[in-house]
Amino acid sequence: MSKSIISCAITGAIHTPSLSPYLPVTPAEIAEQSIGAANAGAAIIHLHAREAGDGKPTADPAVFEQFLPQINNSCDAILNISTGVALGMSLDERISAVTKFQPELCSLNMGSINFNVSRAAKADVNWKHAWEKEFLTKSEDMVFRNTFTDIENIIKTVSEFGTKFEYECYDAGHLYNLAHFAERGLIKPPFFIQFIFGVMGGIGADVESFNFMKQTADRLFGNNYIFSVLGAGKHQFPIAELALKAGGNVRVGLEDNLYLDKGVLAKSNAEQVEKVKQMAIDLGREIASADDAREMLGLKGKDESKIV
Ligand code: KMH
Ligand code: ZN
Repeated sequence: MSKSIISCAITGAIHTPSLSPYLPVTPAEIAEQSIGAANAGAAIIHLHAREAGDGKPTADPAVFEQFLPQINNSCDAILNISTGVALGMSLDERISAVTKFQPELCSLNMGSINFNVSRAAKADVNWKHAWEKEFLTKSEDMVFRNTFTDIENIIKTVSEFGTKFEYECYDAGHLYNLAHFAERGLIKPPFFIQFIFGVMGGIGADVESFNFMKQTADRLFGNNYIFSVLGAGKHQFPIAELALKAGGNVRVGLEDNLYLDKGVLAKSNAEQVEKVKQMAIDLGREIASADDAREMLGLKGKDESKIV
């Protein structure tokens, strides 16, 4: 089996600050936890940005500027900037940081879906900021828009500067959408596909769904793809185990799960990386370094980004 790439998604735009005191919010916190996750064994660091004051998701490159160089200069990890950014953002906003920093990797969401995180609004917490509860509740009535035109626009913009993609596939249809762009020659293998399980609006997080996604990708892409998995919330580690056993790669991080165990909040992203790394080792898998991952995914290299 090939080495296992661990990705870590540091803060995202799903959880809000009141849900966990450990969710990194300020540029300093995002930088510190990213470096910690890389030191713990993550080859890829997936990044969103937040307003320092109230933790609201932002697409502003000026905020990314406050943490990207520090992470880049302090570790060797591959930096992967989100183009999903947050529910309700325009496409121009969503590609602004990637366009400015031209990282080795960015996310590309392969279809429009419902993305309902409103259950979190019912959490028994003291809400610190006015926007949080409304943001979570509103997701029940929103579409995470990623039309074919949107996807094509991101591909064409980003491919100009050699950034490659983590293809976010929340359901089997998204694999067919990816195959469509591959057939048109707009994207080139190896395709780094993130199978996403357990988002309300996407495929479920069960063994049958995992097998179905993998079998479908095998049929559509043969040897031209590398898969990773991401399970939302409590599904994070069980889905990671399935993928590791099947020779795949894993993504963890507080973006998608705030916990380390049932009822135990993760105190940092690094704790989740350590846990999944140990799981991989126990299953006989070797961990990919950042340079291993660069080679496996055919990335342009750290020096080719505009993060300085
Ligand atoms: N949080 C994941 C389920 C993106 O940033 O473009 C999806 C994600 C999307 O990370
Ligand atoms: Zn993300």
